Amino acid sequence: MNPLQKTDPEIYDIIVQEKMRQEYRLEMIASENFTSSAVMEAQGSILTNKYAEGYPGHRYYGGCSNVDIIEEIARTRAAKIFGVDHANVQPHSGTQANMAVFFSVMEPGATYLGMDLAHGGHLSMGHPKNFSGKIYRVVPYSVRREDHRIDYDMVRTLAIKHRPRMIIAGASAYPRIIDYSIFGEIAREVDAVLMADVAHIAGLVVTGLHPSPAKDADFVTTTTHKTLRGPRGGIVMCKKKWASVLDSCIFPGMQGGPLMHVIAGKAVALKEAATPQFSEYQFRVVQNAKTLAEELMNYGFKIVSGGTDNHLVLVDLTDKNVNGAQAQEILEAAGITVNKNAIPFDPLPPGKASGIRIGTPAITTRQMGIHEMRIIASWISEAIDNRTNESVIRRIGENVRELCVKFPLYMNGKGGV
Ligand code: DSN
Repeated sequence: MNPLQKTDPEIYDIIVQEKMRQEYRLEMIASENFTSSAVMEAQGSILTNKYAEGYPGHRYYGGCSNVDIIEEIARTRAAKIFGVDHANVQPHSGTQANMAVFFSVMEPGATYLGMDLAHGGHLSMGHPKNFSGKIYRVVPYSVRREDHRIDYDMVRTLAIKHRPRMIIAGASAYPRIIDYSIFGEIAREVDAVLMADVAHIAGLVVTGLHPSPAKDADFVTTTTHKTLRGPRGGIVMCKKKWASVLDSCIFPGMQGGPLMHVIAGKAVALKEAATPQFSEYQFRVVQNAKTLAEELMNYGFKIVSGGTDNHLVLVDLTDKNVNGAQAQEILEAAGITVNKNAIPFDPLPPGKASGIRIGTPAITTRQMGIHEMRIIASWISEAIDNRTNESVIRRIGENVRELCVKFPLYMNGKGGV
């Protein structure tokens, strides 16, 4: 019996259940992934026991010689692969990375431009109940009705009209390339700071499959657990002139002790992200998403923007007589995990939504490829079309399980957590 099983069998059993869920279902939430055993080993290590408030060489506690080296390695690797001057690897999450930029640049009440949440923007880009919507004034920009691409003319017009202190280029449900050079031009025209949130596409950015914002943006924020395939957490990066104010906004501004075990996991993931295997993996993530989009269109689904350039597909269900929440539930019953998602100009409230967001990073980590995407698209279509037929849904669930067995994740005959 292992220590967790002995000390807390209740939590142990639930973790085992979750392991089975991840193993035998198709994880297609666009922001999720399966990090490597090496990352998990670092993250589950004795480093969790160390306090290290401050930064390498300037800590408030003794005994930091080892963690200093780890953090230095992590921030050097981050700066190198993202091509930026300075990286801070301490943010506990992507939202905290974003918050650090807001605090570095803006006084309360200041105005900024961010992508409309209903058009693919993120909570931390102006949701009224989030700090970004409560403390600051957001002016949202959106996508064009005709092609669902970011309306850069609208961004420029709003920037000239409102003279924002900051412009955010970034999204959590946008399937197309983001043109940072246009954002950079607009920001310079109105003397605004440009922040690029690359959380979703970080893996594509560091492998050159998506243009990098490093040249145009003053700040670049990311999470480490999405396409980047690292531990759950954030990184915030910037041009040299912002480095010291940014660091002080993270600590002591908004966080205490850094999570050194997570920072070690970030360091490992950043090393993995610099390998040719990682580039090849990102290529397959995009190839799989494109195949999935094409196949779903062949089955008669409308796809927002008519396809994808990245790791996600946004499906418009308005002509399928089913909303996003219902589709999420049907697919869950069939063993396919996705999330309901608003589509641009959505007539439904976000709790129901007219779309689903489907991502390929996690199933590509399992080595699934084009052949499997075709099969999965057929199951998604069949499940939605036969949503009231329990035996069809059950049979798809069994097929999903058989497919997952062919692409083992953790099991390989091992039990435990
Ligand atoms: N919750 C994440 C997503 O799913 O996009 C963003 O933080």
